[in-house]
Amino acid sequence: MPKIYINGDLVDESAAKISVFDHGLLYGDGVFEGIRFYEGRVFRLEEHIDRLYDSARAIHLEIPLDAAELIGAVLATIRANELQDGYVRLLVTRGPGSLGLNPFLCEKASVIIIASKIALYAEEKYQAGLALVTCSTRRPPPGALTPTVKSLNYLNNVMAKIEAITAGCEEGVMLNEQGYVAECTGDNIFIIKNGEAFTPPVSAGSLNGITRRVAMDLLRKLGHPPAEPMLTRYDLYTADELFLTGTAAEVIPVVKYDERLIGGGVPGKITLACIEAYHKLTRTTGTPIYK
Ligand code: PXG
Repeated sequence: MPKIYINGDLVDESAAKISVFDHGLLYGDGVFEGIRFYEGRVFRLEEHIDRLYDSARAIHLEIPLDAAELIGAVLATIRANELQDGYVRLLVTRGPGSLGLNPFLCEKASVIIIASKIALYAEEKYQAGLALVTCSTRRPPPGALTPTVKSLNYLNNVMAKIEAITAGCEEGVMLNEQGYVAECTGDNIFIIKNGEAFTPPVSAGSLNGITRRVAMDLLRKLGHPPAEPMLTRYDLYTADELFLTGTAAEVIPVVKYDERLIGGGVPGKITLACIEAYHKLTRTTGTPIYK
C-alpha cells in the first residue's frame, strides 16, 4: 500500500485524508510542485523547493517547515515507498478553516507529499512528436494571480486542456491577453528557427519552469543560446523545430500545430540532441535518496 506524507505522518493511502474545510479544497488556496526522481536521485530538488517557498510567499502562506525539513520529508516519503524512479507531488494547502474566504482564520497550512509514478505522454510520442492546437482560454494577466505562482488554482489550464483534447491534440498553446504565446497547459514552449533557439519570456504569462531553465542551459551548451522575445503564433507556425519542456513531459517534440506541419512533420535535430542531453543529465545528477 502506498504511503502518503500528511503533516509529519506517513500513512497508508486509504488513511490519507484531509478536512473538507481545508481551503486547498474549498478555494484552491495553496501551492504545489511536481518533482521527478531517476535512478535513486531527485532531479533539481532544491530548485523545486525554492520555487515552492516563492509561490507560498507570493500568496502570503507560511509553510510550517523549513527548507531542510521539507527536503527531508520528500526524501523520507520516497524511501517509505521504496521507489527508485517516479514523481513527487508536493502540496501545501492553506489548511482547515471556516467556510469564509478569510485565510487568516485557517490555523495551519497542511503539507502533503505523494510519491508515485507518472507517464504523461506515450513513449512513441518522444520519437514521433505531439500535435498542438491554440486554446481560446487565455493565461491570466499579471494583475490577476500571476501564472508565476504554481498555485492549486489550475482551472484556466484545465479549461485549455479540455479544448486541446477535444480537438484531438495532446497539448494546447495558451496565449496571453495581448495574443502572444505564453506556454502550454502544463509545459513551456521552445522553437528553433535557422539554428537559433527562442522561448517566450516568463513575463509573457508562463510558469518559470525548472525544465525550461535546464533546456536553456543545454541549448547554450549545444551552441544555440536561447533568446526570450515575445513570440506570436506566426513564429511557431514558421519554426523549423518546436518542443515542450516540463518535469513530467521532460523534453518532447511537437510536429504539428493548428494543423500546420512543423519541420515537415518530424522532430528536428536540435530537439533530439536536447532530449538526449536531458536524459543523460537526469540519470547522472540529483540529490541521492538512499545514502
Ligand atoms: N507550465 C505550467 C503551467 C506547468 O504547470 C510547467 C510549465 C513546466 O514546469 P517545470 O518546472 O515542471 O519544468 C508546468 C508544470 C500535467 C502537469 O499533468 C503539469 C505540471 C504540473 C502538474 C501536472 O500536465 N506542470
